[in-house]
Amino acid sequence: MNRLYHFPLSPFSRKVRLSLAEKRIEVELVEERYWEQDSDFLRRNPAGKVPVLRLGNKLLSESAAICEYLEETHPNPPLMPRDADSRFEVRRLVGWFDDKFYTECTQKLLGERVFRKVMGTGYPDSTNVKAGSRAMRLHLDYMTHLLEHRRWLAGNEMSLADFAAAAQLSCLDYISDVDWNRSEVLKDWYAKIKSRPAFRSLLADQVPGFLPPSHYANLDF
Ligand SMILES: N[C@@H](CCC(=O)N[C@@H](CS)C(=O)NCC(=O)O)C(=O)O
Repeated sequence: MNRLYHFPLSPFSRKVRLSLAEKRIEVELVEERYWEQDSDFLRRNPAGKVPVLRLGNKLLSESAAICEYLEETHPNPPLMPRDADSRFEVRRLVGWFDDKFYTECTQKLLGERVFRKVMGTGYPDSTNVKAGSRAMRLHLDYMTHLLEHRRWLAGNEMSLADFAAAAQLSCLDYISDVDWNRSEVLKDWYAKIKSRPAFRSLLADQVPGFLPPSHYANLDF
């Protein structure tokens, strides 16, 4: 049986879950408390990070590499465009959300508000929370700018760039940290992606001690 070692509010795990579901690859989800750095887990991924995918007899880590591998081995439905320029734009934006958005927003907001408590590392640092909220506004405006010129984030077809972005935003939406009133096009884009069958399992996630707001799993907001 294929297995994904993940954590429900890990955006990188969510990105891989979306790709797997879109490509109809069945996996068993195994929750991994990665901060405990269990020795079996470190054997599976010496980097000590989730997600880790066991696919047949292979162990795969690094979410961007996993998604590209799935794309090559299961090309339908495609999540990468065909021409080099469009592929470049998808990869640029996947990098943007995995790196810049994660560091500036997700780590600062989710890290302080949820993971400090889950990992038992003290109280939220309000300086980080404020910086995360400030950065969120800039990122939402950048996404709005892209979506005013394209149907999806990287072009006119849905791609891994949309999954990378939705994976981050959905984690922050779980803690009500996305101001959907800031942009109608962004809200429409998220409603579109959230209503895909691939998104269902993300909307059913629960982290004990943190209840999502009612709009989190509501497909019409
Ligand atoms: N570049 C990695 C990042 C994965 C990552 O940072 N995962 C977080 C959870 S969201 C983690 O496992 N952190 C543990 C650590 O950094 O030690 C990927 O894309 O898979």
